[in-house]
Amino acid sequence: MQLPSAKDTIFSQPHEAVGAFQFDASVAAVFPDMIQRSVPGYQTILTGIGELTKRHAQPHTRLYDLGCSLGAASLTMRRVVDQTYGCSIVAVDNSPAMLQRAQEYIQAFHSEVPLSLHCADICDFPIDNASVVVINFTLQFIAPDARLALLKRIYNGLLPGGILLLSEKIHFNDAALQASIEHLHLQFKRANGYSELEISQKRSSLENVLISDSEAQHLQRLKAAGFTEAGIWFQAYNFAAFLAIKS
Ligand code: GEK
Repeated sequence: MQLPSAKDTIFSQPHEAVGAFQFDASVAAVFPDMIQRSVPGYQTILTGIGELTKRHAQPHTRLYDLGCSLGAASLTMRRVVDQTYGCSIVAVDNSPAMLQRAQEYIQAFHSEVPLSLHCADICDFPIDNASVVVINFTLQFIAPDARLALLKRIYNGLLPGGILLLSEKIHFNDAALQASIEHLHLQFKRANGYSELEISQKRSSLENVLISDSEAQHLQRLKAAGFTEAGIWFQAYNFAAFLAIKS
């Protein structure tokens, strides 16, 4: 689901002091353009979320989108589930600016499948009767020591056969590998029109806000949360999408 958007120029002018990145109204206004031009494979991941939801959604259950931003994954899931299935979509974000825009997008696309938006911290939002839980590029913004508890709550809220779809920016422990793959990501951003100034100011702004894990850390944490089956279903450079199944 590609959402219409204004162009992201947030870091195009020099900022005297680059503050910590915030999901405020200025980001919400350009977010579809920003994520599309910054995250390689974003659209493919949304398509995969649709396909995997079609395959794993169970009748009369909830499909969660945790850290929904403007609702791209929610809208994708809503489009693929048959309304006769009796599923409902629960989208959660703690940014009022994001949710305000999400509401506009959700109203613009008609569907009989119920979709509710919640302004809340995903770390303490109740998860229950779930067959699909999506966290698309949001765990990386949660305090590292709170991540396992969140995954455990997701595991407990999933029904047997339910799935977690987790997408994240990842890092590599080997320095040479990390440098080369990071280079590919920077080239992707340059090819999408971001200047050196925009790239470096955004990087400073995300420092200590977006804290990535390695593939091994993710797989270990998923296992510790209870998932016995987990693996990467898609990867583009340093952006990976994991599928974990509750058996
Ligand atoms: C997409 N999933 O387009 N509780 C709730 N929301 C949070 C929290 C929290 N503790 N921390 C951050 N957020 C989307 C993209 S963006 C990813 C997700 C990115 C929210 C935050 O407000 C923002 O909307 C979202 O997580 C992360 O598929 O910007 O790289």
